[in-house]
Amino acid sequence: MRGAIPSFFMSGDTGSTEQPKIFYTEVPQTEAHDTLLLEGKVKSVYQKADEPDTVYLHFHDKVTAGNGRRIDFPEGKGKTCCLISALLFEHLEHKRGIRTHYIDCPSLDTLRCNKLTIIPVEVIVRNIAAGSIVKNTTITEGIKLSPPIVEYFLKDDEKDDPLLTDDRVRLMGIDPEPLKEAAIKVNTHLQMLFSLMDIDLVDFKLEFGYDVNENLCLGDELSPDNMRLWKKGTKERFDKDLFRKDEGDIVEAYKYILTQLRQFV
Ligand code: AIR
Ligand code: ASP
Repeated sequence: MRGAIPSFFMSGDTGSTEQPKIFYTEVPQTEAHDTLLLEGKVKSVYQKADEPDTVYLHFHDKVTAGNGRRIDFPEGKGKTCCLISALLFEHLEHKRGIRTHYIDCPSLDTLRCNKLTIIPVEVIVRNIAAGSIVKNTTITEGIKLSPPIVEYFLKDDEKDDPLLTDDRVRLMGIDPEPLKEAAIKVNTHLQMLFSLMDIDLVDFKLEFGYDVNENLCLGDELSPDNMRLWKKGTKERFDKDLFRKDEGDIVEAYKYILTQLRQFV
């Protein structure tokens, strides 16, 4: 059952800064991590034999860039991304009524999620120009994109995730409209939330899939690995570009985002 939390405790109890300000269920890792379904670049997806419709997303202390060409193993990164994702999914699902794959957070580095058939399209929303749109067009970094734009990229590392057109998405047998509609909704809610933290949500990547009942759900993770976050009105980064550009400690930056989020979700 979506959102069911059979037993829980408030994380703040231990006083540790790594604890989430959310409820989470205790699931012994050895029990949860039965079969490895997928090994991603920074996450692994596991399944338990007796839970065919559920997956466990395990976040590693690992960061990659350039499609895995650069790699590092920063301590605490997995837990930080996991907890930020948990807080954002909880916010979107329970407070904003957006259907996501998130069920709960059984341990600090693991999300329990509904199993999805993933749509092989990465959906990008941009509020401010940065990254590939600056690299590949005449658009200047920092320009406000209002209304926000939505782009689609093929989810295929071997092909280096090329930019798609709406027509190409349709020819792939995928209707881009529901993806766009859902992505814009997510953008509205996340933008409002980050704005409370004095952060500009520059852009982000979403992945969608269908659950066993054929519902379109938001999947994957929601963390500074997949979004650009700038201190409001500046270009001070709190996201993976720090690693991509070798400009600073991503774990420090991600922990700052986590601490801020705890105050507002
Ligand atoms: N993204 C895209 N592919 C992988 C990731 N993580 C995210 C980036 C950025 C947004 O999508 O982190 O927030 C747009 O990326 P780009 O490179 O197209 O500018
Ligand atoms: N997601 C890709 C990687 O992890 C590209 C990037 O984020 O820079 O290598």
